[in-house]
Amino acid sequence: MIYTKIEEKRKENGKMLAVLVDPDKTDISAIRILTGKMKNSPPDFIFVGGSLIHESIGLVIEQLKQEMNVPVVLFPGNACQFSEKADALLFLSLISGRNPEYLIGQHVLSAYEIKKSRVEVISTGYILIDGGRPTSVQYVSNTMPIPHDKPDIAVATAIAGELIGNRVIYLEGGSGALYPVSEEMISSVRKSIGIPLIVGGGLRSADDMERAYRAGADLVVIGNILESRPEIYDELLAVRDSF
Ligand code: 1GP
Repeated sequence: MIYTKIEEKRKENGKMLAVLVDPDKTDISAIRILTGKMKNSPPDFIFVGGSLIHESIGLVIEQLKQEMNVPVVLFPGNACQFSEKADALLFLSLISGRNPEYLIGQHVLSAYEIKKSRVEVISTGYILIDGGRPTSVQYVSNTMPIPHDKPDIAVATAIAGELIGNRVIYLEGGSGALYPVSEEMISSVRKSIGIPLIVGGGLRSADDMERAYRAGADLVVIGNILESRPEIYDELLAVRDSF
């Protein structure tokens, strides 16, 4: 089970890396380049998802699974991005927002299909933080991110998410954010919750990733930078393994 793996790693103070494959931006040939790079030492997880609707999610997962042995976790932008080919699903509630569609609406639409599948469901409190420019998540979800310099709001939101029953909190700067979630915010949230903490958005280097880990992220998600610079993958792994 994916969640058990995350919890066990966290209890050993280990860190995890997820590589995001976004079908909005990545075609089959780009996936091949990336998987070629990662094949010998895969990341802990591959997350698959994006902001738009994609019929090809299942194909992307098939392709990934043909190329390498790695758990694939859905990170969906909407109810259409479900596939039973995935190993797990982050069932995201956008708890920083006040749009019922992303708090419960899309969940209801996909509930029957998810329930009858064998995909592991991980209920996730998804918290969008301002990363210096409007991002696709912000635009598509029609929600306001939490201001970058308001860790207290992020903390209260994360605590509420845990109390509601989410099993993971995800601090999201948004893909391509100008700057990632601050270390201060990550560490304040880390100290306030007892469940795993995922951080992503705008992390562009091994140093950025190390800062996020040191501040308390258990699992870091990297997207854009590996699409443009797959050669830094080994550096990212080295940072993960240094903990
Ligand atoms: C996952 O949205 C991120 O949380 C991915 O962001 O593409 O900026 O790495 P980047």
